[in-house]
Amino acid sequence: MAFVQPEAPDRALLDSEVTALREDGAICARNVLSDSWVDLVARGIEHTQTSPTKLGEVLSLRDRGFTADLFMWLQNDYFKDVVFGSPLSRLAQQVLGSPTITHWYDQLFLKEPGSDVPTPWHHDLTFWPVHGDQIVSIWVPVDRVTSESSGLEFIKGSHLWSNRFKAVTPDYNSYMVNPELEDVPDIDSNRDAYQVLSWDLDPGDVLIFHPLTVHGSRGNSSRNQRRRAFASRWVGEDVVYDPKPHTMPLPPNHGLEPGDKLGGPMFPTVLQSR
Ligand SMILES: O=C(O)CCC(=O)C(=O)O
Repeated sequence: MAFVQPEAPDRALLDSEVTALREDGAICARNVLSDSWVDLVARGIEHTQTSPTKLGEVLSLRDRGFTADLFMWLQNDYFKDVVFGSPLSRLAQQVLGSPTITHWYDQLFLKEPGSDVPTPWHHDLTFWPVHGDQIVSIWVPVDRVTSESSGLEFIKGSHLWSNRFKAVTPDYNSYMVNPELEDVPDIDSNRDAYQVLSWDLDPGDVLIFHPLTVHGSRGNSSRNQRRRAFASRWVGEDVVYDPKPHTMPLPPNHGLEPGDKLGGPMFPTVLQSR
């Protein structure tokens, strides 16, 4: 499909939701995606499972029911349609308030029933090779998600903390761990000290969160409920390429020089103006 303009969401975000995102660092926006978009994402996920990227093959822990992948849209037409045609860029524009909205990357987090793979508590910005304020992630489930089936959890207000934490990935790979940063606190042993936000979700609902909000999820302890979800990440016009040690490698030939605004064929600007 070739999209001229991204579709509008089923409903715009309320001002109160945009304010809550600013204050709490994460919100659940209900009923924003139509069944047809959810279906397209589900087909994209199915395609990723059978034809993963090279990175996906390395990141997935298939024997433990966990499939991960990144930059799927570069080789998966379903996700390409999601980038250029779905309402996700419009939701990003509403919360970022930037005239231009550029796609950063997409990332799959699929946990099959019984998967014991948690997503350790972490925040994202410290291991991204970018700099700027206008960045947001939208987490899109295509299954009903409950805390039993690995619902994503957030520490309310943690995007406002001054702490910058080391990366922790589900495969505990150390290539992005910056020794100069501090460890994420042991939240699970001390949950009462934090305000944890989480929501049961239905397909069509999304979670929207700030890149410094501490978040994580448990394994999927449901016996029969898959947990297929992907994160769609977007930036506004103040975000530049800032390659630093211990940050996520980008696909080769992205063409960006340090200080360049995110853009070009690998980071398409999907919305030019409001
Ligand atoms: O789905 C998950 O368990 C983790 C999601 C996540 O860490 C992210 O979207 O940044």
